[in-house]
Amino acid sequence: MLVNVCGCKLQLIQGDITEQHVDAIVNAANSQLAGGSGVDGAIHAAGGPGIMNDTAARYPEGCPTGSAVASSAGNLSAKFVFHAVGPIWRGGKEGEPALLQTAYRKCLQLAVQHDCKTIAFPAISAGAYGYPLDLAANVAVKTVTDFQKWHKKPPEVRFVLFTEGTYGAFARSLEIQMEVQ
Ligand code: AR6
Repeated sequence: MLVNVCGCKLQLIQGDITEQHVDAIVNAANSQLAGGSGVDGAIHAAGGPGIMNDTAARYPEGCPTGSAVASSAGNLSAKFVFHAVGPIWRGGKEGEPALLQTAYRKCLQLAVQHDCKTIAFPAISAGAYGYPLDLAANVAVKTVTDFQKWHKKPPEVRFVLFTEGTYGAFARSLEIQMEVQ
């Protein structure tokens, strides 16, 4: 699914984010930047140890929840990996929506700052961190479309969704948000 947001592209695809050829690949990391399972494990496995060496040297204190930091991309076909730390879902009353929004927004700001034309996001927090999928999709899609409308950048944002269910949730969310414009 591909839509135009104020002259920028927003695309949803089902696939593996480590196979994307983009300027920046976003990782769903933890605040220690310690690596883990899910997309984090896949990115470090495909990208090689250079990514962990770089993050450990540059961010020894990790990254707070709701933010993101940039590293090199090792063997991945990208210039950068942005390590975004989404919130752990604790019922929705602990500021989770705002933290998820700022995690996405920080990545978009890093993309602009590093002059990235293309950036690929996974569904941050929607796996091990337990954020309900439909709610996570709404925050993700709204944050990206609002940013593209306001800044007219990045020129291409791709959500790379690993499963059919995740893709479906993002597609529904995008359809609804394009209608209410
Ligand atoms: N490409 C794209 N998406 C993927 C891939 C992939 N190769 N692999 C999994 N996903 P998760 P979180 C999807 O758990 O919820 C880690 O241990 C997956 O289907 O990776 O933010 C970290 O170290 C799901 O939709 O991230 C943290 O400790 C989405 O990626 C913690 O998990 C996010 O699931 C972060 O949890």
